[in-house]
Amino acid sequence: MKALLVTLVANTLLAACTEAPRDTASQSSGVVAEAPSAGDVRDGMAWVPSGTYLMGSEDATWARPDEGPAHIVDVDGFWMDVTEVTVAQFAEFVEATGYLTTAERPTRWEDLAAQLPPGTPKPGPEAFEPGALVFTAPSGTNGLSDVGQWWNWTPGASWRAPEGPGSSLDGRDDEPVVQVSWDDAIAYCEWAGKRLPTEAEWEWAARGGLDAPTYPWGNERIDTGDVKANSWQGRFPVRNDARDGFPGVAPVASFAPNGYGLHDMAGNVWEWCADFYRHDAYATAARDNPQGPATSLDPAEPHIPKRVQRGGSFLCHDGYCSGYRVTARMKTSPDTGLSHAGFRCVRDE
Ligand SMILES: [Ca+2]
Ligand SMILES: [Ca+2]
Ligand SMILES: [Cu+2]
Repeated sequence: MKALLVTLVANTLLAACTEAPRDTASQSSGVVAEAPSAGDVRDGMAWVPSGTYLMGSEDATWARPDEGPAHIVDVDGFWMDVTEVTVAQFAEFVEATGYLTTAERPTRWEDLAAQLPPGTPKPGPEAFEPGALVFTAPSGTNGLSDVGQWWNWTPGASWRAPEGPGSSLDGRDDEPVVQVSWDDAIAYCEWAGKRLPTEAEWEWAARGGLDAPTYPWGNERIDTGDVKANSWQGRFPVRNDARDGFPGVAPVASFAPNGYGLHDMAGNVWEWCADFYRHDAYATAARDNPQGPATSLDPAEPHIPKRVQRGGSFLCHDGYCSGYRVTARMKTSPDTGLSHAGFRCVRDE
């Protein structure tokens, strides 16, 4: 997060829901012994069957360059949490282990400097305090390329105080935990006997058994027909109409699941995947259960190694980023906490 902060100050950051605008504008509870079928649910996890699909997109209307080339991928079946990991679940983990999240720890200058372009001046003391990035709607914007207009480095922000000092978790047990870094997500998954999904698994699961849908629910535009997911309606980032009922994070499973029984695969909070992010990862991706590239490269911030996030958030807007498309990719440094990002876990058997 600290590297993000510094680059934020330098106005070069492209963080979640902060991409430059595009040019164009209830689960069943099956009792499962063996050989699960698609959508069976056990211990809060749904079975996602094995399959072969065309991962990524080269759609001229929608896709960004990092979503191509589309390529054939084989994925084995796996269990996936039907919801994003909740505040209550994460609290249980912290209580059991005493785990301290990235956002709750101070940063050392040596660690920060390693992620910054050589010669970057040492930032002020607040950059080293425990904290995270909090979204605050600005009253106006000067263009949309400077994401520092709505992302604010907030000392004291953490999963316990997602919007910073003064915010709390009262009544929010069923919301997805946010302000968790990739490292925090890995620690939780290990404790739970699970793991993070690969990017290929995440995209396959998001499709919910549909044939190459644009969204987890199909192809209908997000603001057409029934409310489909927690996203942003209005004018990002200054006017939030919340026609979906939630100006911010929603309790998990507030919206209908996809075909595999998975809730909020579109919107609510971004979800960490296991993979390193590379903009060109698909050009050399393996076909058989790809695990992602061996190294990270985001040309916009080449010094910062990043991991993949998927699914979009309550900040994603149809006319801005539409991060809730099943093929849309996001990249974030693994030590970053954000108020619109969480995760869910998977398990092989
Ligand atoms: Ca919303
Ligand atoms: Ca989500
Ligand atoms: Cu977005």
